[in-house]
Amino acid sequence: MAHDLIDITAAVSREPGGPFSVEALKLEPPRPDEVLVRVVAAGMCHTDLMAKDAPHMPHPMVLGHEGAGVVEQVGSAVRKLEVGDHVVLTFMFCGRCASCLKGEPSYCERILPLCFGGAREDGSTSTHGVAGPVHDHFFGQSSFATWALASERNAIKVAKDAPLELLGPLGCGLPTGAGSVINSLKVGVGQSLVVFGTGAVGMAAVMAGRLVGAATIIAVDLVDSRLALARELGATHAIDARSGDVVEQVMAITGGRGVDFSLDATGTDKAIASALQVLAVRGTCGFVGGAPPGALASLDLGWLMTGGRTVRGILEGDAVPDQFIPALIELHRQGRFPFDRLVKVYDLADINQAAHDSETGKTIKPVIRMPS
Ligand code: CXF
Ligand code: ZN
Repeated sequence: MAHDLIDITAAVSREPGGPFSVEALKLEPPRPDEVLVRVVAAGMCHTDLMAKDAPHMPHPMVLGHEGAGVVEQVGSAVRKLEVGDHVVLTFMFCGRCASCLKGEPSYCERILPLCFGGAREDGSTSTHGVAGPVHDHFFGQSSFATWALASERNAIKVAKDAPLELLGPLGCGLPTGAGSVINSLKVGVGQSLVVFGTGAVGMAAVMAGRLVGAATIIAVDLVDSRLALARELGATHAIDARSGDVVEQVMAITGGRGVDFSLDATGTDKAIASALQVLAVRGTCGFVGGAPPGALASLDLGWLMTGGRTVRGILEGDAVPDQFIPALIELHRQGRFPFDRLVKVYDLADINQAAHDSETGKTIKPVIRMPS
């Protein structure tokens, strides 16, 4: 079997809190239900940085869960894809549980072990370093690498004329934001939306608000340059969260009524409290920003009930990836979903700089380009 091993270069997260280490590793060929993808580039999402630093995550591990590349080998049982297909790699789901069978793969009953377990569902891994095995299959891909193994399910075929180097973020962050507005909240023509946090997820939500014809799109953030970009991408109003009371400002913009929809893409207590308070009667608040395990929010239940308000959590924008990712690519081609405005490309050798620029807010969406 040794002669089948593929030489790869990958960014390895060796220990919690440590940097990414770019290393030469060996990768086994695909199993029958897998494809081998030559990764062209992979987006970096905050979940990668959380996983890099979390003591409870398996280490060492190859992270990366917004891969884009070309199928180079297919396992014997693969039917959806062929060698040469261009693919975006998305989150991993089992395909067998009640949620998956209902067409709601982002609520797959096994999504957490499949995305964060550092191995396949059966516990096996396929990546080898000089010092021993390295965890892989992060989100069913581990795409901070020149080559990655993905399942037929989470490798999404995309148009060959689309700019493959930029497409990785369509695997997670962009559908999370856009899908929250389009699929989950179902924001409609003339309605009002406030988005807390204008990172990649929040900016995608703002762009989607414009796409669906929301009349009032309010972006809230702490960074001036992001608020300016949010305005260019569709926000009708921008609120600097450092200047005065955000809830009062949203109420003033909406004539005292509040908004039809709010979306928290920050995960911070303050933004979450505001996202609830700004809701109009019959309004809905969506949470995509994540929260530490066990985090609680307080809610005035009388206010919730008498206003017929809704609060809901959203994962991956309720996307059915095989449909939603190509749809966003077509909208991008038409100039109606200009996510390239968020992206800065870094070489794999500069992945630690990319992580730093993401954490300081300098770069909204780093994309890591693999050496060829
Ligand atoms: C999510 C994806 C699905 C499980 C929980 C976390 N984050 C993506 O970056
Ligand atoms: Zn992500």
